[in-house]
Amino acid sequence: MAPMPVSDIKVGHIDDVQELRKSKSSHVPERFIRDTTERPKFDKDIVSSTNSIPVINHGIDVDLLNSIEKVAMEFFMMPLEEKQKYPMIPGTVQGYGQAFVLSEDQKLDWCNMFALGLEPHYIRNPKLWPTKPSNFSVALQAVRMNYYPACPRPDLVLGLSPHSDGSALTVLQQGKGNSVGLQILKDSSWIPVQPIPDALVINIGDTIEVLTNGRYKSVEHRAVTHQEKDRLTIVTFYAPSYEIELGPIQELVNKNNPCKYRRYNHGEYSKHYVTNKLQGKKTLEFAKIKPDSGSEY
Ligand SMILES: O=C(O)CCC(=O)C(=O)O
Repeated sequence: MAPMPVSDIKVGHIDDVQELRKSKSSHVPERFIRDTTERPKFDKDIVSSTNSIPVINHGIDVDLLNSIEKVAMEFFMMPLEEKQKYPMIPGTVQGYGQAFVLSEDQKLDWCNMFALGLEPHYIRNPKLWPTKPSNFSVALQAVRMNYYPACPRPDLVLGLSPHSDGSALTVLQQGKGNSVGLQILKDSSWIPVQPIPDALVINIGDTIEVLTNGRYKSVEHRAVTHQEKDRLTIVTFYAPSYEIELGPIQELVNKNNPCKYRRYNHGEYSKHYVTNKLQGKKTLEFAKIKPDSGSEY
């Protein structure tokens, strides 16, 4: 899949959330305010196990993690004009801005993103590789960096809309001293994932759900914001190459567990993923076999 061309998708005005934060206004623009059903609740201190896996003994040098965090933070702290040299074109997911915004009336996340495609090589867009900070290309291996400035009304907004990842596995690094921001949906409740210093969080993505015929479910997650603290995350997605056709592993399909997903090309799935807004696990419908389609296991 070659880099996407410039699109004519109309997304309306998108405020840069860091600039809003700098203004110190207590007002949150209407486009960020969620419907009451979507708003986060902060009154419960829920602790539970989830299918998001914190990894402590990952063997990655902590100095390397620190340098990635440092350079990511330096990028977000640059003046807006500098960051806007690498704009994320609507309908694409690389560059600086907000991904997955596809219409003028869509609610916005309280988040700035900077994302780069790394592999396969042909998705790389050298025009989006920043020249500043000067050590960027050396230290950074991540695909997406998310910066959530403090928000005057965390109860009204979401840092990142609910979604599962289209990848097989996702590795999430959280900045030092981060507030709790990541939440996982479990049994219809949003469970906060407590950040553990120097740990990485591994999330199961849609590809693993399909390959295991639903035995391992992709994790639906979202991010919330904090009234005083900003938050930084660095996220790497591991996915099959675009040419791969995949479907459930035959050994995991039987009479008791009939085939739930069709075979499809991962490139098409990725395209479908990035051209739709984040809406829980809705994107996975692309792969699901409809109950009345009469498919055999
Ligand atoms: O920032 C977080 O905690 C979640 C990030 C995430 O889910 C993503 O970038 O897809």
